[in-house]
Amino acid sequence: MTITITAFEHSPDGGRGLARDTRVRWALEEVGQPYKVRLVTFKALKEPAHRALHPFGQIPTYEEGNLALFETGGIVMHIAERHAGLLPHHANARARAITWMFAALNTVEMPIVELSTVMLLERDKPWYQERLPLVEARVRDCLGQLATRLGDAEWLDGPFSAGDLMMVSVLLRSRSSGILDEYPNLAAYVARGEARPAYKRAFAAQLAVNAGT
Ligand SMILES: N[C@@H](CCC(=O)N[C@@H](CS)C(=O)NCC(=O)O)C(=O)O
Repeated sequence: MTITITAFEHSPDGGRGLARDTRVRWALEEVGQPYKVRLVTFKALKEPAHRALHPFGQIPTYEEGNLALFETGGIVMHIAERHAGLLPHHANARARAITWMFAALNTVEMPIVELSTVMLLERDKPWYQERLPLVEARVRDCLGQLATRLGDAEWLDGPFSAGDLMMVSVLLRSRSSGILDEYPNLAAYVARGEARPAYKRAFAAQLAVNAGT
């Protein structure tokens, strides 16, 4: 069955791989599933046809036969459950990998997104200078604890899993702040994710859209 995802026609990051279609592309590449991409403009995101797929008017979405999904957590979980390669078979290890997916989205991505919001949208606000260090401290607090847990391990819990895919994707969004590099083991963990052939294919595919090649 054909899989179709949506992505920005022009991503605000210009193809740095930070738009959230990249993590879905990566998951599909890891499990070897071909997919098509429907590009959408910012205007089209908010129109009824797209909102029928995504109630919040965002990318990415995922269509497969009569199934339509939104939210990268739900999409990557679906891919990982349907195809081998992203979740361990053993029930407890599988539950832990899923837990890491939730931790990435619900614990780690939240302060990182807050920091990007402050840096992008609040720079001209009177509270910016006071607020920025507070939000940066929240990111450091979170990344510091994650770095301690990861230690010298290659991945978060045994072999690479959907939990790592999501965590690396989320951490990538903190790199431009410089904070990721304050934690060398996390920076190396992210680099290991980026070195995976499936990630490289996903990155190249989204870059081709944004570079117009
Ligand atoms: N929690 C959602 C977030 C989706 C999201 O924020 N998508 C961004 C692109 S990375 C978007 O569509 N932004 C445009 C907008 O919100 O208008 C997920 O993980 O899928």
